[in-house]
Amino acid sequence: MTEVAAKPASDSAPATNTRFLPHTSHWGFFSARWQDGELEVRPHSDDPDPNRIIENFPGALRHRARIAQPMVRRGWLERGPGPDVRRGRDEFVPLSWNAALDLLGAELTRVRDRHGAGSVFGGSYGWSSAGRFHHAQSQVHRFLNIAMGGYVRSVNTYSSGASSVLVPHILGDYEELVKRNVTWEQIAEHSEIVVAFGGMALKNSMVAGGSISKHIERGAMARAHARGCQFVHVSPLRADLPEEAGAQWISSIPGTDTALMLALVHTLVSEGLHDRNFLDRYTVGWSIFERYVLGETDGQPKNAAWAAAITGVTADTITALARRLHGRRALIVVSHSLQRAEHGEQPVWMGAVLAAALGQIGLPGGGYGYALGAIAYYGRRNNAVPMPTLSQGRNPIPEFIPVARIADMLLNPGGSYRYNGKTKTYPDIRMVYWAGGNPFHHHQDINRLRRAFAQVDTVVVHELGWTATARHADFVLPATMTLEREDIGGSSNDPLLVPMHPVATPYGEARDDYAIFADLAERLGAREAFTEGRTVRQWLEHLYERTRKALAEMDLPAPSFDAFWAGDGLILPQQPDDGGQLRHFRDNPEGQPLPTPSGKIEIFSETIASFQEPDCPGHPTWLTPVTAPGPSTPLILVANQPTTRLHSQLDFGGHSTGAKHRGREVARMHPDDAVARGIADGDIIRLFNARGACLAGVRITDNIRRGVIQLPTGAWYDPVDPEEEAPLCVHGNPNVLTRDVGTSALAQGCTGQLTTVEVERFDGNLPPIQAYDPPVVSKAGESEHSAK
Ligand SMILES: Nc1nc2c(c(=O)[nH]1)N[C@H]1C(S)=C(S)[C@@H](COP(=O)(O)OP(=O)(O)OC[C@H]3O[C@@H](n4cnc5c(=O)[nH]c(N)nc54)[C@H](O)[C@@H]3O)O[C@H]1N2
Ligand SMILES: Nc1nc2c(c(=O)[nH]1)N[C@H]1C(S)=C(S)[C@@H](COP(=O)(O)OP(=O)(O)OC[C@H]3O[C@@H](n4cnc5c(=O)[nH]c(N)nc54)[C@H](O)[C@@H]3O)O[C@H]1N2
Ligand SMILES: [Mo]
Repeated sequence: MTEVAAKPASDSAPATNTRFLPHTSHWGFFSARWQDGELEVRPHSDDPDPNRIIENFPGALRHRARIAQPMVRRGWLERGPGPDVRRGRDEFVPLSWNAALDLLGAELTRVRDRHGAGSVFGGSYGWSSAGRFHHAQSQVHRFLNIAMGGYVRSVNTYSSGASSVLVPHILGDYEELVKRNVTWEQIAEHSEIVVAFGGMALKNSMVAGGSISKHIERGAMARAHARGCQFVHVSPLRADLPEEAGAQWISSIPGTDTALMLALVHTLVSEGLHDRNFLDRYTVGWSIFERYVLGETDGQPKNAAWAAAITGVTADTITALARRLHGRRALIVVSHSLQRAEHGEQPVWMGAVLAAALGQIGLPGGGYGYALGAIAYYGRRNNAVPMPTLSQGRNPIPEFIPVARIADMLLNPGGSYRYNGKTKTYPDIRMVYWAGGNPFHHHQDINRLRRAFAQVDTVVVHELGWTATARHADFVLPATMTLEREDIGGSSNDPLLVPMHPVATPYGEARDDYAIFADLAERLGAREAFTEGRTVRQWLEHLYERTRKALAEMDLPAPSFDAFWAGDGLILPQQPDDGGQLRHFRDNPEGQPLPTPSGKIEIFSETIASFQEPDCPGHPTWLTPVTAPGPSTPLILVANQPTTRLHSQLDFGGHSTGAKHRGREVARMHPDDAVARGIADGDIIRLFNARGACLAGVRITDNIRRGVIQLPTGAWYDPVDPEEEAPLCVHGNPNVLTRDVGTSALAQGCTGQLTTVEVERFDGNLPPIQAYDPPVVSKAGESEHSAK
């Protein structure tokens, strides 16, 4: 047994630092110092526009919401594995690491031997933390592959569930489209008009998986604006585009962008302003689509007057915009948010068709910038050398689910569903294993998710804090934060590779996910295979070597690991800003066809049409919304990304809690909607619908469209009475309200962005926030079990 490999690397963290040490996060590169129990963070001096989310670290490091020791749910300890509605309502019993890992090792063995690896759901979706080695999702996948013989995985993401399935049918490679396309450099230099459906909010583009050394988006928009580029911003929230863009704000009804874009194309066609040469040469299916737009197939021309009634945007505004788009270097941007909704495939497809009708696809600063501005890794150059990357091993289990179908899977083992042209069957899951994600943050209809989690034999969660997911687990294993361990930070489109130094000692008995998995692998007879005999430091050197070798092969400075580790970060070479597959296709359509069935942009897709899904026909189509405002739920809720944190991460940190009102998350609503309900700025409100209810503070503002209320995601689920079926969340988690349905039978993506609600002033006694308090710990169990 190689004892060293199991020891947390963070043992090397000094109890106190006098020097600021480099570190990084999904929201930016920074440096940190821990002195006399106080953490100080400093943004990178070269970052023109640092993200204040780093300010969540100081208050979070030693917060009571951290998990101090391994815990097992009392009911599981007393009755063993099995379905249990007490999950999320039960007490916990603290165990020693040895006792907890012995018990879990035996349970993993039982599940593997009796039900097989295909009964373990190890998708473990989630952002976890920056760091190429300790990345929790990679660690858990590697562990399950090597020690358990695989797991049922999830495919696609909550981010782009609809677009990532649609795009290969109509435009080619999805990663190419988002990561090698129109850049901020091109916008600053070339674009003449940018229409951003869903905006390009700086709060969003200031985040990227892995690391960011420079936040460039604000500056790029300011430069483009100063050069005379016009920005048009279609969104229910004014804040979705920064002031620096000097944009025209068109506040449309959420969920109606497809109708608006159809009317823009209708105007172009009726005025002869569409680019016929481009459509002929580079696309297929225009003529079928054109008949639909003109109303020849269904009797309804998709003209501006038609769209005005659907979108809440005047017909004049629509026709004027279509005319402005013609003859200019025009860029159409569609945010991820538009497709995180029912029929989310349609606006993504329609955005591409609008850009094609303008003839702009493939031009510098023009065409289609899908998801640009949603995250900092879009609109940038890609690194020219490979990043240090941990191998996850091979998963022999073929079963998977589209990621957002988790509750369906747990509630309907053996049930069937449609996905990307196929009929599939849900596997029978006995164990759920999660490290680095928070489904009780990210999934829709949390009350339904609780019922789903009650179905399985055993739930295991590694967490750094007492999230609602940890509270719904049987085994809760405390993980270190990045600040408590060493790693290499970086992202494939940020040039700075960062030595991440441990700044503080681990909280309580917290251990690195790697150390936990190494010890568990030991109990499954797979320690050596999992660790390959390496310590953490040896792994970092091993992963770094790939990048160093590539640098050396390019005859570039290729510092040794020790030199890299002693420095402040290594600047990596980047690829040219060449527009990627769309530019290559435009320049040479025969020689470099798109990887679609026709080799062209598919305005009509034979493949998709052949699937015969009523909720995703063969060309972009306006489909009547399933969830529309009605008498009992007249307001549209926009449940978007939060400004003061990443998702639910470090919700207990100072920057996040500082933006709350009386401890609750803050909703925004229009003065007319507030007055009609007797609601004043600063009140506490109750948002509710048939699925659930939550409290929130409220800000009244005319920077939001009338009829829309916005409540960001990420406030930790805090049920006032967990014994109830659909308890009130007193903290403001909008996912108690959202609907758990797929975007369509094509992609089955997440639809969490939009739902409908009613709102009232909350005049009752205000329940306290308990989301960050550790759950009830049963002292009685402690002596009984830690003796094991
Ligand atoms: N209603 C609605 N819902 C949404 C969305 C929406 O627009 N509307 N957006 C969706 C989107 S786009 C996404 S990507 C998802 C995001 O959903 P998630 O990625 O699940 O959200 P996070 O809060 O980032 O969860 C990461 C968890 O990992 C933990 N963690 C961090 N570092 C470590 C580590 O080193 N080890 C371990 N073991 N744990 C660690 C954190 O404490 C945190 O609880 O949410 C989705 N949900
Ligand atoms: N600060 C911060 N930044 C983040 C994240 C975070 O949690 N915090 N998460 C990151 C992740 S994982 C992702 S995937 C991206 C997500 O990127 P997005 O999904 O694009 O981000 P959202 O903030 O959810 O939505 C952007 C805006 O779209 C608008 N919108 C919603 N519905 C509609 C509609 O139907 N039509 C129109 N025109 N507009 C609409 C809303 O006003 C909303 O503010 O953000 C990333 N950036
Ligand atoms: Mo996402």
